[in-house]
Amino acid sequence: MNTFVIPDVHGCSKTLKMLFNKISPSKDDIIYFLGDYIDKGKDSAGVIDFIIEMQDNAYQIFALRGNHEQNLLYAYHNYNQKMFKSFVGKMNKSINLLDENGNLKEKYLNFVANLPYFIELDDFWLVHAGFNIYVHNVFDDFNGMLEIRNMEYDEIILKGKTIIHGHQVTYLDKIEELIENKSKIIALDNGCVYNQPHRKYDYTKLGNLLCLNLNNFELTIQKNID
Ligand SMILES: [Mn+2]
Repeated sequence: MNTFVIPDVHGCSKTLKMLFNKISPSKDDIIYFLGDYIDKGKDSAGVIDFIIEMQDNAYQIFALRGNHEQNLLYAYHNYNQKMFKSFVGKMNKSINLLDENGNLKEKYLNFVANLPYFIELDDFWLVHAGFNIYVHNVFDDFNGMLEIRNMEYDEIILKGKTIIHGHQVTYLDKIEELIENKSKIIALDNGCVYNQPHRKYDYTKLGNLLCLNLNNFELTIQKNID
């Protein structure tokens, strides 16, 4: 049995399917996703469709919540229809989450509304962004779990378990170093969508969707093909 973790897919449905071919999970394996299925890439709906389809086919897939799913829910509950359509379609390039009237399709609403914020395993914490160890009740601080950057580790609060997180775009050599050193905090988001020259990043070290096998710390790397 393998335990796989896959970070931010951001609408890269073809890349995700190719990554699945590479790891070729069995139905005894468990696959965790770290959130941010949608936005930025071309096919937000396709990513969620694929996850739901695999779950329906009895693959053991658990999907966590990312800040992009949280923001979609917030917009759904708080924006008027015109603002909502512009937020989802224009700003986030996720128009295929909406029906012809600009409403969020029920399938996607149900999916994002039911995502947990973190999962605790025997030796690991899985969470989208991380934990803020400086707040009073760390495991009630959902904003920290979705948004924190450059988090710090606390052996007691985090029970000595290793955190595996996404959210923060991290160069491949750095990710490999964190895994190699068995760091207590392992970033796994290699900015799959950033496969073109970028004002902020060295894109030659980004543009891959990764999968970490928690049983042997083997990393599978799939270049963006979307
Ligand atoms: Mn994120």
